[in-house]
Amino acid sequence: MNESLLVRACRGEQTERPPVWFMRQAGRSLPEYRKVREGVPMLESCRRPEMVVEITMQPVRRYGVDAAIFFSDIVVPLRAAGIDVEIESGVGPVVAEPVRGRADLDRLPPLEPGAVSFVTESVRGLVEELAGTPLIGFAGAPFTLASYLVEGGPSRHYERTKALMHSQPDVWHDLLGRVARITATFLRVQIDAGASVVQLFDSWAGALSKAEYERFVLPHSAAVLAEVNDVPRIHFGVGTSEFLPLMAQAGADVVGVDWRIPLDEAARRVPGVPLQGNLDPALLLADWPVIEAEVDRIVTEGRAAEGHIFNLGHGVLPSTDPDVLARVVERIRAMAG
Ligand code: 1CP
Repeated sequence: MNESLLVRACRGEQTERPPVWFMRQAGRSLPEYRKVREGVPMLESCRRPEMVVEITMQPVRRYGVDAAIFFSDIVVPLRAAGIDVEIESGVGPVVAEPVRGRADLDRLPPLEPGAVSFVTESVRGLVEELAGTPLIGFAGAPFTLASYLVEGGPSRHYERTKALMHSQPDVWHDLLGRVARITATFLRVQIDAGASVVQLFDSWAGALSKAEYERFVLPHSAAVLAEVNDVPRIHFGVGTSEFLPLMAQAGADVVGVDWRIPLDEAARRVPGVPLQGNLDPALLLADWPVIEAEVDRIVTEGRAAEGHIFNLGHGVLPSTDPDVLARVVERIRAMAG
């Protein structure tokens, strides 16, 4: 298992071709997913090991990707810790009582590993079913999770989050410290059950300045990553090109890159660090010759990095044609030489 293409690339090896998987490869772009999920609320589906195994396996079977990503959501550990959060269809996570001040912090107790025993069961089942294909465990990074807790749901400008971090920094650091402990526990449970690699999603960190990231976020993401240093750690954000070195410095073995800069430029910004990325998910809706040229360009530019994992620059969009993803995988697998 340690010799999988994915783990070798995470260690910085130049592999014969890049391993390939896609963020959000399971889920709404797949008809077989929509069928299985019919009538079952999102967070309920995450609590049913049989369903989690089936949904996680769907893209592995369909595409022959080099890794599976555990089917769950970043708010699952918050809910398991007792926070009133739901995933509303067509909206995303919605928090009933947002965190706005010190008095709200008591609603964020630690996560007891026993409260996510369904995760242990799902991961164990998956590792068996995957028969050697590595499983990526994941969690939301403290900032991205805190943005939902403070705003109460998806946000465009993160204005309450930024106001809180600047106006009440002690409350902010207390909040992020609590979320970081929940996140670390959630990742630990996945690793102990057999996940080979973990990815920390800081999807919305790109809303911050470099200075804000360094002061208000980095120490908490670093605390999470330090607790899971027994497996390769991928650290991903969108719009974070200006502070890739800080994301590496937080303790990542691999840094995820969105589509805004080419991988050779990213490699110059974080020398010696393996990279993951970075096809623009929107381009999967373009004509095939466009996509093919992009795939080839990314693989070529990825050779500038010390290890490259092919992925998108963010998650698969729901309107993506699964056959196009299959062709991308086919093209990369054909590069094995
Ligand atoms: O009913 C449904 O199908 C709801 C849609 C859905 C799905 C399929 C949500 C709601 N979450 C998920 C699963 C999920 N979430 C996965 C597993 C799928 C896979 O990769 O194979 C993963 C990795 C996540 C992680 C996640 N959730 C992130 C980080 C990754 C990213 O895309 O940036 C974030 C930010 C979320 C929050 C979330 N959950 C769901 C939605 C629609 C959102 C985003 C809302 C927003 O825009 O703020």
